[in-house]
Amino acid sequence: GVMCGVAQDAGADDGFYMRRCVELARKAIGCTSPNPMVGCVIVKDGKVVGEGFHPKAGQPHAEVFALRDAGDLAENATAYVSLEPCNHYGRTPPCSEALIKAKVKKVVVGMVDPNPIVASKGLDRLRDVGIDVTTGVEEELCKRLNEAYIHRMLTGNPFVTIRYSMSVNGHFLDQLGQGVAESGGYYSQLLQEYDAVILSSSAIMENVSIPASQEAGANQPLQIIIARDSSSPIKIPALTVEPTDKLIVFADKETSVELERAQTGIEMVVFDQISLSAILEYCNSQGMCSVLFDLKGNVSDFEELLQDGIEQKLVQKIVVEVLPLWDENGVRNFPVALKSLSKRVELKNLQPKISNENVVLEGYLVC
Ligand code: AOF
Ligand code: ZN
Repeated sequence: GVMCGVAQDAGADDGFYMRRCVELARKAIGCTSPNPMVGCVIVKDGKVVGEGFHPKAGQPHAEVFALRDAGDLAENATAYVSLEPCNHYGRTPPCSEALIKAKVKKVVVGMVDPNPIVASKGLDRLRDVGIDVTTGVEEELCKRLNEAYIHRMLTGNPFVTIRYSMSVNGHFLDQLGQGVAESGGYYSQLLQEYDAVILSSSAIMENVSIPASQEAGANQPLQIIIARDSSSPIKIPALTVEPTDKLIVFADKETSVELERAQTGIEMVVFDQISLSAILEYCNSQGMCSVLFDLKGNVSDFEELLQDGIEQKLVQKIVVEVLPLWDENGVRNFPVALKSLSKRVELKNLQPKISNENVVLEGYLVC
């Protein structure tokens, strides 16, 4: 490749260690909200002497775990961190001070922390005491890792993704394609990334299954069911949710909701009027960084909500799975929300993937 014959310089491995930081950070995927995912590696004389990641809000930060792992070897070492070390007392003390106390020589950072109470203060503090500081290593990768956290920090709203499946002839498929829910498939991985997965009550009444965690130890997002605009009562069937899984029904005050069987772990939140902004306000207040609208079953009660949400630029990402089939029969129309927008919506940073036999496209809405 292009690196052949290039003399090795001091920073040549920076990308390599930063990618390792991101890999470590991902061990806590879906578990850190409202905090970001962060990984840290301590390197001395070309060897990794300590590694750590932030497991959960309230627990120590990545740097603290990595420094503990390195022990005395942290002295004169280089610390790689996927996010700028914090410089404030939050639930935990400042990482800048921990790095200074451990006498690291150099700190290499993936991206500046958009949190206004950090925002370069951590870098400034390290530079002030004479530590060599570099930023912006594998910056795109680090930003993608925490796209939801960054979005929430900058806008005050959780990051919103819409997911659906379609056939090659462009028909909306109201059930998940076969095979996609397999363990390790893109769908179960996608679920893990989100703090909540949102389904429509009509889908639930049609017995569209609620996604359950596919892998042991994987994050199970909170499940939210939207019940709105219905003159007849919405019956929520006895669901096969694990006792540990939390389920919330968001209902507008005009709609009556009947739980078919009393279940523990079900909560009701009543809104004057359900809109995407009202939903996001609630989710934000609960410390959620991201929500996934899962378009399965009859999604007609979602359509207006999502259409308004897209027009108001409250939706950030679309994930479409294209199944290798030509399907004319029995499919519903494409969700209206995604076809009756007043103007064209373009996707950027498109990422195609192959999962089993299906093609998955992820793209970001241009704001
Ligand atoms: C770091 N390393 O691993 C993480 C950081 O309440 P606290 O003490 O957990 O602080 C939360 C804030 O700290 C969070 O909003 C973000 O700005 C930063 N997260 N910083 O140096 C870490 N998770
Ligand atoms: Zn910290």
